Amino acid sequence: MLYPMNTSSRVVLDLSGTWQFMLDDEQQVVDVTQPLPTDQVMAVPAAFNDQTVDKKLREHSGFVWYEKAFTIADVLQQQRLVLRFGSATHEAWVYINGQAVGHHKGGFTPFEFEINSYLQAGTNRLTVRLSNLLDYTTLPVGHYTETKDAQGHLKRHVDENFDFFNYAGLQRPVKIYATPKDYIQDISVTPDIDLTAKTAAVQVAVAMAGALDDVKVTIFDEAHQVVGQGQGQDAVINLTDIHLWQPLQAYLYTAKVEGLKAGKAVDVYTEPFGLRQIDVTKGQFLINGEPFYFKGFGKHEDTPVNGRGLNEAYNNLDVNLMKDMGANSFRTSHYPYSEEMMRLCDREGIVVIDEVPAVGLFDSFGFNLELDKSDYQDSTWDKMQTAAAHRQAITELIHRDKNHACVVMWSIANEAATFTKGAHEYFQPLFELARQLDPQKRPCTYTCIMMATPESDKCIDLVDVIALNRYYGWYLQTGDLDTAAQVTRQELLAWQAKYPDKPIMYTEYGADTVAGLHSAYGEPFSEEYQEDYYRMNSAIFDEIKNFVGEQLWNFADFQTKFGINRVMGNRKGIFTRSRQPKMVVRYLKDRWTKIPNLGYKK
Ligand code: GCB
Repeated sequence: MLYPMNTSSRVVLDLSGTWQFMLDDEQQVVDVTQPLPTDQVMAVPAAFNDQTVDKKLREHSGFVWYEKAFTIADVLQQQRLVLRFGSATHEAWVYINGQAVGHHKGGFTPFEFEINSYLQAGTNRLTVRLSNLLDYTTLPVGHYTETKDAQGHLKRHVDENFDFFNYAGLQRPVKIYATPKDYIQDISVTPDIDLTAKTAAVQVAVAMAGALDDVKVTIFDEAHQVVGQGQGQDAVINLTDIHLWQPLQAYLYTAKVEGLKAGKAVDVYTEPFGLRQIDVTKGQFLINGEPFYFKGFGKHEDTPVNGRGLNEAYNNLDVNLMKDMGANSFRTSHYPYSEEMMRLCDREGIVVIDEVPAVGLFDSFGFNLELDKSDYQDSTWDKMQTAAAHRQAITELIHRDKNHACVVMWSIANEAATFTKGAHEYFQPLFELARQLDPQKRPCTYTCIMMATPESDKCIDLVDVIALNRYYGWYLQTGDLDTAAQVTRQELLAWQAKYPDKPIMYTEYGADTVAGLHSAYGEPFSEEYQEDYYRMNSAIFDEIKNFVGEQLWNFADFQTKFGINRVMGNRKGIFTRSRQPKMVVRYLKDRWTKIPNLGYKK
């Protein structure tokens, strides 16, 4: 799916700003043919939850309404006009001038509608009804219940089956863009690289609509020089003397795609892309033929006031903090991040594991379970009806992100019950789908919950990389880092022995740490304990040959639902929520700046 861009044939109108807003208490039917009966405003893009001091709104489960007036300039009236949402969390019904335009479910991927036929002269009224409800058919998964209040009114409740606040709203930009009536629909860029010859055959597949009859493709380098040209909907363009996209040393080419009608360019689009090759072989994760070592984070889109809403200044700061520490990567835990962040990572050379919002696929989640119970009873795969949503999420994510150089692997789920009956049947078709959809055939993985051990996990044959979320020394062996070290070593060696060809990495490990809390004894929750915990883990990682990366949990403290294990949110950040470093950052910076991105474990 193309990102909305201004080009010589396209115009983008941004609807960011303040919108009318209304909580729907479901006492009265909202008449979409009339202006929304409300005086409240809400900034877009941003979550609605933290923009007011209304506790009821902050914790609301159900429906809300947004409305915005807009006008289309006369010069654009003859163009094809598309209304595009970067996301709407989690389900949206869209109306223009009181007429239903369309619907989309899934809170983290873009969707769009052609709107010409709904428009009127002068001012138009865009209305969006939004639901933040989650249940056993959605991703993420929520436990959904309904009760009645004292007056007998329906009360909806979502108990998140995941550890982050259910921020919702129009959290990403809403735009209208104009294209010619004959237009470029989609572009897939698939480089085939010869690392020795330093050449690449770049396939640029173009989908078109309307009366376009040919395509011209021109490739520019970073100095804006033409380095290749091709013709046709499936052009293969040979580049020589190529510049590779390398971790933290990004190099971006641009494909200028012109949709032609009788030899004349009608629609023009420019797509940035990088040349890099990913291989997984013999227990190594190779980028451009060299073993890559992941240093970085599980993150969240989570900032003060904006919630999960796009915050480009924070994104920029986060990338700069990562680079400063010698980090090179992160995972988009636990949902696709904004397109703006993906473009930034392309530009900055940050390596990304791209995750679908498949979190909460574990019915009886808890940390006091017996890890080695081989006949563990869990009803996840009987109870969850998420397969359709999961297929849609994978399809939309790959459709959106397939051309990004920064994306080196897809994560198909976070901490699902992959060790219980029915898991393999559930996941096999999803992995097949991802592999079939991705033109670049990137590796695929899921992150393994602690109960999924080398002995118990039933789906590891499906993954290219064994990605482990582990909390020895925190949820287990709390405060006892010596025992935690033994267990960590034992488990990693067991994975390596059983699957010698699969690289292993940590996609989560961490300890809650309240900034400013210190302990002469290095007790849990203190900054000392956090540092000791990471030192212990690092030492073991370095002993394991096939261990190819450490992505700690979490980059920054983040907001969660309430719970006695959470102190105004999850405190496992190595930065506070406002991005002040905790003590451990110095240690990690020292470690990571000494570890090369490529060739650490040759
Ligand atoms: C996990 C989850 C993550 C949590 C984390 C924690 O395993 O994947 O979403 O936030 O543990 O801190 O408990």
